[in-house]
Amino acid sequence: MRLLPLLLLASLLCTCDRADVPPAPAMAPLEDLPLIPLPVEMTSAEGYYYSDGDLAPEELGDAPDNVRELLADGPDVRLDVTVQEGLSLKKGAYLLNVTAEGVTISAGDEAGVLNGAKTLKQVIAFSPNTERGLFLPAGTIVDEPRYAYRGYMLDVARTFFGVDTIKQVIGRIADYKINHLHLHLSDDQGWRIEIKSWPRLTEIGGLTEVDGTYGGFYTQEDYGEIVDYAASRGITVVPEIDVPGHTNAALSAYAELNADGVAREPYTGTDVGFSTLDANKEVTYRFLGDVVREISAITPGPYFHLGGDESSVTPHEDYVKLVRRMQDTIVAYGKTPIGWDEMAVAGMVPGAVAQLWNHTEYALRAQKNGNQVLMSPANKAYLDMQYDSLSRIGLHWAAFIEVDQAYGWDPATLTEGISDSDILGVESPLWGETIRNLEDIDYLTFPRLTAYAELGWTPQRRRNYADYLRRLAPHQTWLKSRGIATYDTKVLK
Ligand code: TNX
Repeated sequence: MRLLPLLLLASLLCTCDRADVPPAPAMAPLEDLPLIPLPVEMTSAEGYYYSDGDLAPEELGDAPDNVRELLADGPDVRLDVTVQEGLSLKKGAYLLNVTAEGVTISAGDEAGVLNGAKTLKQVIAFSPNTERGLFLPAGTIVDEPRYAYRGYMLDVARTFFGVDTIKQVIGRIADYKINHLHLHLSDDQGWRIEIKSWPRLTEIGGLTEVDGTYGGFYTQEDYGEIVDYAASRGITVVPEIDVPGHTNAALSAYAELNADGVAREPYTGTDVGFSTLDANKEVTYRFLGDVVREISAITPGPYFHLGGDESSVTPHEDYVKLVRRMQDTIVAYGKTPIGWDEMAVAGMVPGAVAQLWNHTEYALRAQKNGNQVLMSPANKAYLDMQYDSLSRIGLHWAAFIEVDQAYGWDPATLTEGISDSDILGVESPLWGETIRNLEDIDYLTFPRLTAYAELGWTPQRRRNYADYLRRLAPHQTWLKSRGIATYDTKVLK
């Protein structure tokens, strides 16, 4: 009679004691882990969490499937997740707590949960994982993003990449809390997204790419698969249809889109600025209306990118007319227009976003008009720029961009007159003229993307180049261990 409660108490104590927990190996405190992007606040605590790496289902905690998927490559940890909607936190903020009992993530929204899981993935990757099991240092991380939009652009028009490659890229960039994938879906060299009401766009415009090799395109189902996969990793897809220039592929597919009614020859070179839609033909607007309607219907995210760059052969008044109507069309289909900075020349609708790439004066025009700016200065943030003159691929018209150059700027002070309240975020574009496969993508993307990810996430006061390099070195090892062809930057030698 007396024994029963005692026994119960003893068994309770046993689970609390966790007699099966081995002593920890020498390990860094939580706040010294090399996390990128660096969180806002990291506090170490006594003790550690131990897992033998292979937990029974009832020991896994209550993390949802997409969070488990993010962590699937690593050893099992007990993870409990709480979402408290309506918390007055920034979107994407989270709290991560490691104790002897396991890991908890609390957030105000799903984006925050995923960000917490991405941090946990790095905590696991950089903690001791011995033959006895995994040891995670105890402590707390309180974190939120500096900017709402942390983007990566891939040009699939100059060189086409299939769904599987895109999924691999999504997995890589998601680890660094990039939350927008901008797909440059049309250009002179190719049209990459099926438009059911204009089938020749892909039947003809989808055939080519730079160098004259076969291109390819996404069916709407393929695109949906990309959108869903990205969403499961916390990434919103931003489709771009570049107009009125960069349109030779469309102009080769449909003769009536040309001012002279004659279809253009397909183009597989790398010049820019020679093609234009005709702003004075009604068929142009019927075409754009159909394209925006079909793509918007399969795009859950809020943005639609209209390009607008390098329209050198479009008369000014035509440019203004077409880019205005394109914005109205995008708004009519429920989306928010984004355009390259030249777009400001046409005037911008309320809420539209100007992407600064090469003309600060245009970005300033947008800012004065009350529009937000997305920061992608070519000489700092273009992933297709070579690291130095020895880089095996890449261009250098804007700059050579080594890792120190990639890291060493602040979006809020880059352009006099544009400060944090005007800035939607940071995006690093990878143009496709010189890339042919995933290895090429990796080489130009990593490690520089880790710098841009930190620029977009970590408060400026927490950013420090020497500390970033300390953290970058283990990331290079981690990337390589997973077969990611990151560039061996000389800043670490
Ligand atoms: C400029 S950036 C372009 C692209 C090229 C890129 C190459 C921009 C808006 N237009 O058409 O691919 O340079 O770096």
